Amino acid sequence: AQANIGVVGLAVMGSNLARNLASREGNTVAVYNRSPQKTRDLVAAQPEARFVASETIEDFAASLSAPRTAIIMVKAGAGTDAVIDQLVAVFEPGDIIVDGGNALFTDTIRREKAVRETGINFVGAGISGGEEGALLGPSIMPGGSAEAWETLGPILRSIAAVVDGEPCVTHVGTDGAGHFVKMIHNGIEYADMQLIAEAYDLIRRGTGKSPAEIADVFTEWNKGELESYLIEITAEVLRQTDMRTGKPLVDVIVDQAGAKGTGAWTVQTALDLGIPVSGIAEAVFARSLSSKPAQRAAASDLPGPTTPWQVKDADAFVEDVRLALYASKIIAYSQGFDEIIAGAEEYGWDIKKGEIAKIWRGGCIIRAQFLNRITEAYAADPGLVALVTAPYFRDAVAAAQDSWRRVVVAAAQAGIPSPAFSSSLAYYDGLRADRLPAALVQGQRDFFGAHTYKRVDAPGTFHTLWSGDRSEVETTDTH
Ligand code: NBP
Repeated sequence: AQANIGVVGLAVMGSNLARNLASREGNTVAVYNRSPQKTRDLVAAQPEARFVASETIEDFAASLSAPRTAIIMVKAGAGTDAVIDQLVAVFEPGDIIVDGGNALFTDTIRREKAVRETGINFVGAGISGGEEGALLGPSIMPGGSAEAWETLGPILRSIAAVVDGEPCVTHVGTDGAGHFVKMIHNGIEYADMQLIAEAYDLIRRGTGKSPAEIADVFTEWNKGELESYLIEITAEVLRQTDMRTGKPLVDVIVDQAGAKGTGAWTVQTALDLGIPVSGIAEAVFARSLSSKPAQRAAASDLPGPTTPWQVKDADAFVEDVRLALYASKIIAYSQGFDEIIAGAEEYGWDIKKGEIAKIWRGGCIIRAQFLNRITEAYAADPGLVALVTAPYFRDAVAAAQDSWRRVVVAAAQAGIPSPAFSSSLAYYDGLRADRLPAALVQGQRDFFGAHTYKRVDAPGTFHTLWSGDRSEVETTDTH
């Protein structure tokens, strides 16, 4: 046994992760892939790297020193289950199996339970940052037992992205906690991307600026509170000229956005937990709407606004959009952290919210300076019930809200879809409302279903005899 860590699955992510591991002092990396050619290619491409290649799972296990630790990087789903079964057959109690793929957290909970019964540790670890992150330093969100974390922690710390001297990895919680938090990361990523896309669209249609000019706007924004990887790459994409036509690349890309499903998982889970992640949901739905060409073609001649839209002061409008983007982004993160809090409560995880914001500062797609503010907010008040109510964010939204409202009004009047901007504003107004029309909804529910209601001026549960004399009765019945 010569290797201290192994990787199973050597497609893009796995081979880059293996290279990253091998490049760190003290690591020797066992590598194995179902089809041996990928293993041979990896070793041939870097003969000097400290790899120990195997062509059978038995040899792979034998090449690892105890406790054997293997990271699985295969296609999430049946592939993961197949590899876990193979590893369980050749590993021993105390060994550690890590699933670094994009597993659904409920699958991870199930797998952890099954593997634990064999005495082997199972760790579901969210790994963010795509190919480049895997190679140069990802953000890593591991779940699993404290015992497994003891062995795994130093190895993962050695390969993670580093921000301000701190590796972007922390033990998130037991069983599925890591994959849960990775899922929320992806949901927030959807919202962030949609908000930036709406900002671009509004500026372009409102001011007539070219994509290259808007790239300059984003580059400028990237120097301030919106500084982030996504703003930075947005500028790069907008500045790109198509080689074939000489047009801006963004104008020759088909406007139908794809998705691999993690955003939808975030929303499905939020629905189950009863958490209104409306910004994330609108971002997922916006991609779905874009990818319905038949419906869009059929609806393309539906009437829009009759009066043309004109922005009078382009600079002022751009600044309004910047502030609307910032306020909406705060809401998206506030909603994402709400879901983390609810998930932690439902599944019994002790998740340190401030630590999560910290490990998202590097190596992942939503990396941004902004995350420091979230860490600070939870450090000041670990029991914070809604991120947007923390002093820093409260002030930021207060400073942005006039702009935010003007942008949402302008978008509605101009007939420009801004689902993430407008739903975030509606959420904000809903949250801060003194009274909500939910009172009327309770009245309706009581009318047709005798679902009862509570009164503002007395304890207890009540029902109005709607089909009788309409007097009120107190009831212990809660439908
Ligand atoms: P893929 O998701 O394309 O999976 C290909 C790998 O899975 C190959 O090594 C393949 O082996 C192996 N595999 C399959 Br498919 N079925 C298998 C089975 N039944 N038994 C054993 N091995 C099997 O690879 P990837 O794009 O490198 O992603 C790996 C994981 O990382 C995924 O879970 C993905 O969601 C996650 N992830 C990807 C990214 C990204 O940017 N791509 C980012 C973050 C996370 P073979 O060579 O023998 O066919």
